[in-house]
Amino acid sequence: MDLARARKSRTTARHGGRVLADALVAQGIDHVFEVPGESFLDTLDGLYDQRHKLKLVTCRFEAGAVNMAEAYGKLAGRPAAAMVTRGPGACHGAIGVHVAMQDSTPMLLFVGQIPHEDAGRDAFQEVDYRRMFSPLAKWVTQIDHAKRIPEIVAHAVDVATSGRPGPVVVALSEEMQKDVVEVPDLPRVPVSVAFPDPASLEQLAHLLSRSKKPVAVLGGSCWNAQGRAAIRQFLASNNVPVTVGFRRQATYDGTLDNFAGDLGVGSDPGLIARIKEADLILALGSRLGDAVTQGYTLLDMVGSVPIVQVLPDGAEIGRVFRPALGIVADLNAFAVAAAAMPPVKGSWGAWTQELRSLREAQRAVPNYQGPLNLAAVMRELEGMLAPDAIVTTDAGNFAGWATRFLNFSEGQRYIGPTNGAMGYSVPAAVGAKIAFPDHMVVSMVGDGGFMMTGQEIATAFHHGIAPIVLVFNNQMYGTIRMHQERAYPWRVSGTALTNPDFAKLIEAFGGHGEVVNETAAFAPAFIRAVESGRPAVIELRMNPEQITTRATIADLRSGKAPPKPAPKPKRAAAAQHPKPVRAGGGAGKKRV
Ligand SMILES: Cc1ncc(C[n+]2csc(CCOP(=O)(O)OP(=O)(O)O)c2C)c(N)n1
Ligand SMILES: [Mg+2]
Repeated sequence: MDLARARKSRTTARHGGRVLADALVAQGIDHVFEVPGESFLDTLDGLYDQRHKLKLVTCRFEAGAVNMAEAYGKLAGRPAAAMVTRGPGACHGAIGVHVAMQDSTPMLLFVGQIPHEDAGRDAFQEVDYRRMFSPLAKWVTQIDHAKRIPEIVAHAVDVATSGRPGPVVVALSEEMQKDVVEVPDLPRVPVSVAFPDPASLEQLAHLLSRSKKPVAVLGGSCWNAQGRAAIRQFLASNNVPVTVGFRRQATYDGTLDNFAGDLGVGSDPGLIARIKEADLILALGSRLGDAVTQGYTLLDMVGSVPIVQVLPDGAEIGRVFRPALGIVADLNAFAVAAAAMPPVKGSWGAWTQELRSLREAQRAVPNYQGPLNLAAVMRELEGMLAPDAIVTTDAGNFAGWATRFLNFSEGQRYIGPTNGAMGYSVPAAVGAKIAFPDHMVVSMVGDGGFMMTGQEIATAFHHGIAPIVLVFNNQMYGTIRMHQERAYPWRVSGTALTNPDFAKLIEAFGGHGEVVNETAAFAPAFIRAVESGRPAVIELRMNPEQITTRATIADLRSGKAPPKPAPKPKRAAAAQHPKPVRAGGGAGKKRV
């Protein structure tokens, strides 16, 4: 809504729930993901009136709803809203607020609140949300007067989207939603983004010209297509080797000759060693956080190696590692400005080539034991992902297969929880497919993560959309088993799982199920899943012994004697699986 229309808009009497729904539309919110509660009936009623402008997505679990809103924010670069009920709903939804905070994702979470007159009595489902969410969210507030709704919603959107984007939690006092008021809607304020100043760009070019071993670390949220193209133009024309931060894999086109791989959990030790040799770090959108810097060990804090750090929020620049140059700028604006600079005539061609060959060597498919080689599966998948595919991931060791072996191209997206939240991938895929139905959407998730929020696949059926879920089944919380074998070899405690037949599970919903036991069965199974047009689950029955892309359980135990008395022999992995269903051959590999 523009200012002129807002001034003219008649302020008819509306209940608070309707004022809120209108305020969301006025602020450009077009998706609300919710699990209902009696605490916001009036708002649901208001949303009914706005149903043609605002898609209301009814979910099965608040963690699913909030993660869907978070995924929307990551993909669209502007916030969606989640709505949950008081107390229990807010507790379930809290995980998505943590994801949005650590991932710098714009998002709004509305929480129904108890009647004001009962506040402080430990009333039914009462929680003080300012206290509960203050360390999790960028801003927490409560609306107690219906007349303040347009103002507070507008400010909430501004806070969520400005500087370092993040989640804003807004509690809705119950009676204010019922109050009938006359209040005008407020327009969105067009705010120009921060461009880098020319002197900083010159200094950046100067630092680059003096460097012999530069490395870019790409990260951050809210990159748009123009920004991605521009950052590619800047980095490719300068032939700077590019790494991507943890779960920011598709921020750079992996097929390009200067892509050097990912910095995060389970990264190539060879790459990490080379980064320590670099003489200039271009941290473009990266906060140089815990996972990227290998637990803050990759760089030194006094800045012996010069860092140029570009972030949209000055308070985040140099938070841990002191940079030689900090640039406060919107990432897309920075990229456009940097792309316009004449390339620096650098002498680091051999260095870039060296890092690229490391990446290539990492991507070569090893001869893993067992009939299902997941490295080969990732390479098959790469050839079948649509050019604009959206891939979502969960937390877990399985994600290492994609980061090591799968290259994304510039039109593709890859989103995951940088805070390591399990249960993200399936809801994120459902939210992504609802918001962007024309894109192929593929979720990757472990057997542990799938059983946390996989039920959100019901939301996909409810909304008639068809994401494809790849379940990496190793019958365990594999990541923790890996840590366990390192710290307490041979003593498996609390990390084994018993699973359902995932293909049958999706069939019970009316979807398409596949079980893949061997490499050659994957491509035809994937094609059948796409062509089914229904939500699909492809279960990848892994060799549980291959605990990471680089190590087996035996490797982790090597040199460490089994405790005495010797443990009972481990039950054979296959015995825990139902009889494998042979995926039929037929369809050849094709891009779908
Ligand atoms: C919500 C949540 N609970 C627990 C953890 C701790 N955790 C990290 S990875 C992991 C195991 C994941 O298991 P699975 O999804 O099967 O993937 P795998 O590691 O086996 O590939 C656990 C329990 C977490 N990160 N998030
Ligand atoms: Mg697992």
